[in-house]
Amino acid sequence: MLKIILVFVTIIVIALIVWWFFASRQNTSTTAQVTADHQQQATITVDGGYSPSQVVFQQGIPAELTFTRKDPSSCLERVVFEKQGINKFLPRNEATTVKFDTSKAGEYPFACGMNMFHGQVLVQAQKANSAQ
Ligand SMILES: [Cu+2]
Repeated sequence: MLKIILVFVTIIVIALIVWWFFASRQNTSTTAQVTADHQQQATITVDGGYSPSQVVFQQGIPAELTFTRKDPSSCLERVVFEKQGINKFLPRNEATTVKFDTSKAGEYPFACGMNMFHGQVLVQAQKANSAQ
């Protein structure tokens, strides 16, 4: 009887681990909408990670990235963009907006203060510019 319970518990634990890796850690991507006044804005919710974990901006259009931290842990209280030298404190349950330089296309990774959780901003070259 004990063996059956043990096998059952083991299966549940394995299922939970698999779910944690594949379901909860799924990368999500959002393409920011360009507003009529030629601005881009995207919001990232910080709660056990970054959601969405990828934001796509168009090159050359002023962009703002808003972080709202719901996670109570100190782990996620800072967001760091190493390439741009951005290191911001995110007050809990408050929107914190970061101006994002989109003058150069490329991938801009960001992470929590301890470099444990990761996300990235993708600045896409405008189609008009990439055409020869
Ligand atoms: Cu951390």
